[in-house]
Amino acid sequence: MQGRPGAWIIHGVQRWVSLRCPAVPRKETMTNVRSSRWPLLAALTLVGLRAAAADPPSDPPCPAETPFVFSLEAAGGASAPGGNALELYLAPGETRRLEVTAYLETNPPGQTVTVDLCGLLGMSVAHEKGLLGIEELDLTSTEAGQRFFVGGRTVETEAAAGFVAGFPLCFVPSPHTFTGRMSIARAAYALESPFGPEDLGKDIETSLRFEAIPEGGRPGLESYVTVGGQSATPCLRELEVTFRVRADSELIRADANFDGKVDVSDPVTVLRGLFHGDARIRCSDAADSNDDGKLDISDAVYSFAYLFLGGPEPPAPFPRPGPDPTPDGLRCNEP
Ligand SMILES: [Ca+2]
Ligand SMILES: [Ca+2]
Ligand SMILES: [Ca+2]
Repeated sequence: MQGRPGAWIIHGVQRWVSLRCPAVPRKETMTNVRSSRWPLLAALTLVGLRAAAADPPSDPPCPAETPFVFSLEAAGGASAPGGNALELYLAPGETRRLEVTAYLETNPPGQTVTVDLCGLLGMSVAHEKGLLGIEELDLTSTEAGQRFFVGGRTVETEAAAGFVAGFPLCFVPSPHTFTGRMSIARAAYALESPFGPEDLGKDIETSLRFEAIPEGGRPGLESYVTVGGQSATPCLRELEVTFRVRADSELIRADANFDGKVDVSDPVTVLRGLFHGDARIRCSDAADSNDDGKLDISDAVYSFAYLFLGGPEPPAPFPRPGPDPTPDGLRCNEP
C-alpha cells in the first residue's frame, strides 16, 4: 500500500532497530461488559465518564515548531497538576504494579500532521534500575501495534534499564495524515523490592525518561521521529513518580480501590463490589466515603456527588492519607 518507499523504510527499520525481541505477549481486551441489572450503576458510570472526558489533564504546551509529542501516562495513582507526575501511596510490603502507556501525539493536540513519505519512529524509555523492573511489555495490542509492524524489547545493562520500540510511520490514505494521539507501548513495572517498615513516611522519587540506553559498546536508541527525510526529537513529556510509603492503617477517604487517588473508579468499585461482586474493595474503611461506619450504596452516591456535582468533600483523612479518626468495624488493605 505504501509502494517502494514504504518497503525500503520497513526493511531499514527492521535492520536498524536490531530488535532481538522475544515474543511480546498480547494482552486480552478487558471488555467484560455484562447487561446490567443495575440501571443506577450504568447511569452513574455514564455521568462519571462524561465528566472525566470533559476534564482532560492540563499539560504545559510544547514548542509550536515541534509537530509531535512523546508522552508517558500512568494508571493507578494521583496525578499532580500538569499530568506528568504521579504520586503512589504504598503500604510497607506492598508491590503494586505501575502501568504506563507511551503515546505519540500531534502538537498542538488537534493539529493534523501530513506525512508525504513514510517516516520512522524510535522510542527508548529508561527507568531507575534497582528500584523498578519491567514485568510486561506490550506492543502488539497498542494502537500502533494494530496498524504497523512494531518491534521492541526490554533492555537491561549493568548501568541502566528500560525498553525500546520502533516502527515505520506510514499512514493511509495518501497523503498520509495523523491527528490526535496513538498508543505505542504499554509497560507494567513492579518494585524490585518492596519498601519496609523502615521506609515509613519516606518519599521515594524516581522518573521514567525518554533516554538512550547504551548497550554492548553501542550508544543506544534515541527517541525521535523522522518524516519526509527530516529527523527531529519530539517534545518529550516524561513521567515523575513519587512513592509515598504509608502505614496499613493510613487511608484516603473515598479511595475505595486504595490506589492513592479519588476518582470515578472509586464509586464504580464500590457499586461493582457491592452489587456485582466483580470488583475488589481493597479498603472498606476508605470506601466508607461518608464515614458513617457502614459501607453501602450511599457511599458511592456521596463520592459521585463530590466528584461531579459539587457535593461536600469526603471527611478526614482527605486528600492526604491518615488514620480513620472515627474507629469502626471496617478494615483496610484487606487481602
Ligand atoms: Ca482510588
Ligand atoms: Ca458509609
Ligand atoms: Ca470511620
